[in-house]
Amino acid sequence: MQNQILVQEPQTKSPKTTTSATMLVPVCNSERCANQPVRMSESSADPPFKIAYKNLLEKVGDTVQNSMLVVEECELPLIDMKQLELGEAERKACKKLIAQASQQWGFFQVINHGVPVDVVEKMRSEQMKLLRKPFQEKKALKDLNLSAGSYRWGTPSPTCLEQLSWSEAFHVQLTDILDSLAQNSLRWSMEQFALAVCEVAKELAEILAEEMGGETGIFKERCLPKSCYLRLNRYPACPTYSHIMGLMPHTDTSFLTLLHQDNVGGLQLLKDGKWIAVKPNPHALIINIGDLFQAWSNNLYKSVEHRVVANPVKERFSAAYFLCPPRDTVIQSAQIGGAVYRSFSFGEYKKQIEVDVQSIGHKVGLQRFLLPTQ
Ligand SMILES: O=C(O)CCC(=O)C(=O)O
Repeated sequence: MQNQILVQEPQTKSPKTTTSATMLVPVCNSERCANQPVRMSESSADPPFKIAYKNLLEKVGDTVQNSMLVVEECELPLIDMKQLELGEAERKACKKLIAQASQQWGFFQVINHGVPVDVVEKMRSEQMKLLRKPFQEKKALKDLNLSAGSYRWGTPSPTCLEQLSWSEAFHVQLTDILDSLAQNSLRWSMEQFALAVCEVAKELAEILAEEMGGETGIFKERCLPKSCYLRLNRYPACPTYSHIMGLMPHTDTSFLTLLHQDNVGGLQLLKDGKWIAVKPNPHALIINIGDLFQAWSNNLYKSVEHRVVANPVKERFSAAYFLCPPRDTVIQSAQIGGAVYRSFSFGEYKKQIEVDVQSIGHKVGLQRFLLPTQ
């Protein structure tokens, strides 16, 4: 199967390429970047969701929406990465399982992934300390030196209950924290976590490339931590309104996403038209295919919609690592059976999402890049 990631965006663009791939303010993958000016009366860790969503919550009331109903809880396909270190037969079988899960589910979980437990625990404890700080302090980002816009909460202009996001996050460009020289415990923990998880991400991406018969080596060369993102999520408990979304349904703007979640649960994914709740496994990292891999593999691997439902009693934490290439990287779909998507640069893709979020309120994603069918 022929496919490529070209390094530089071509100088002459095809007539269909109308948007530029110049540098942008990064958008979060779930496209929630609220931060509307809201007056706060109390000092608390939680963003002022109730004030920001007041009108909508009053109008809609506490009703169960059909779209919120979950059909079943499941364990994601479980891959033991230890198998990759055994004999040829085990390695081969393990790679097949990874590719199969990526085609059928777009999601799987890995154990024995090599990210040290103490790295995960240290990062989680720093994440909790950070996100439990008072809301006003988080907004001010005083001691963190992250890029503007790294702290995000809620949904900008929701029009219905399904669009509410009861969560907050630090969406961190890794260039902001790399080489932190251990000045700050939080930054150091994020860096250690990101570097360790990046190795797993690249190994899995290379396996997926190999299994689809694509070019290998490119993820190791191109998807370096400095072009990737780390998002630290907090989902405050939402006792007043049941079935509120912690995070709206979305696909990820990445090649791969690696997620570490706590034991609370709430992550759901869409499979065969039904929402399925993912059973937490504290030893596992969850992997999901992002839009770039779906495009590059010409729809072989699936970038699947997922969401998080808020818990009425417990707050929840998760950390997501987004494996991304530099912005000028061009994604060209595999040609077998005819390319489904036109080529686009990662920068162009992100720009289009930003434009869509601003103009129509949500990400359209890969559909914008479909080639006309013959
Ligand atoms: O918290 C989770 O389980 C999912 C997070 C997620 O989808 C995201 O950060 O884009």
